[in-house]
Amino acid sequence: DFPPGYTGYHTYAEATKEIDTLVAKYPAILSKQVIGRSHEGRDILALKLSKNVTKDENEPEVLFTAHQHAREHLTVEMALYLLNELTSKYGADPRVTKILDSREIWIVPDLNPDGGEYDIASGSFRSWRKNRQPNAGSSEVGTDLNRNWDFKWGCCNGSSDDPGDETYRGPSPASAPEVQVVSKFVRSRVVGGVQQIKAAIDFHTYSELVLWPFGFTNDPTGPGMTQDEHDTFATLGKKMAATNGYTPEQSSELYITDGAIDDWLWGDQKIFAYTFEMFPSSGHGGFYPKDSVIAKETARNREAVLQLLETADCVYRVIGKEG
Ligand code: 0X9
Ligand code: CA
Ligand code: ZN
Repeated sequence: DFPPGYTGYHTYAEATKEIDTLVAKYPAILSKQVIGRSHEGRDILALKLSKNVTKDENEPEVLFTAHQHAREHLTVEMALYLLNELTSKYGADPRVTKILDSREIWIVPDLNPDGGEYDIASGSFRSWRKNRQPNAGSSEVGTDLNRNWDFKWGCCNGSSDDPGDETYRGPSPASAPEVQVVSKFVRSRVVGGVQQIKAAIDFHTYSELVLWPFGFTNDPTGPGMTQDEHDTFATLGKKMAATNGYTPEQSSELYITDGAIDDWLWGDQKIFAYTFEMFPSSGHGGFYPKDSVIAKETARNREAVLQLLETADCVYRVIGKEG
């Protein structure tokens, strides 16, 4: 379980229970599906939020994912915050109402439940990052999910081939079941040859950053990223960062990564995908800020999330180009 000072965070069981309570309370606008299982067999969930939630309407879709990295527990709280906010304010807050009336929102609140539970299982944090998949021929456990996505996998010294490393990319692209499950889910949102998901945020901690692709190269443009596409990413990224006080930059400015989710979502699926690195910027316990910060640091991203949702019908509008 979480140690003293952290009991406001949700364990996997507590998060599941809270989600089930919300689904029972708001069945018209919130539905839950199990999109697959983790290596150890835990359910990986996708929550859908929309008016007429049981119908697949022709509306722009937006994806929020959290907890690729086990120790980044604040990101699960971010997902739960969004679930609570977008359900409880429907019909009361005009912005939230309009968004749910015209968008289909997907939230995958926990991409790495095995790692998250392992991190807290002893009652003191283990600083675990990867999943809990064993590695053939090694006693070292785990793949870094955010180096395992099937786009430019292992291309560019942005990951490790050593199972003992924190950024171990796995033996092959999408070798981690958790990455397979979410990749398959994202691909399933291609309807009539068109990817319905237009924008995404993958939540991490920490450093207070808004990051956009690509991570595998320092080039702002090049194959797979036109000038207009780059400008759209940067303009919207800076706009969102102005609302939460994070620092906006291309993800490779932090460091080179290959096989990260945002590079796959953009490079393979052409989804405007951002990575948010949440609180703290530094200090405050790093990956382990006390539960007293949860309310403030999740609500801090409300405006950025609403703006992304409002922009999702035509993301290019932010640079003045429709369609
Ligand atoms: O290294 C990572 O995966 C992220 N930092 S973390 O401390 N949460 O592990 C940063 C990823 C930045 N690169 C991309 N988003 N592509
Ligand atoms: Ca709908
Ligand atoms: Zn992370």
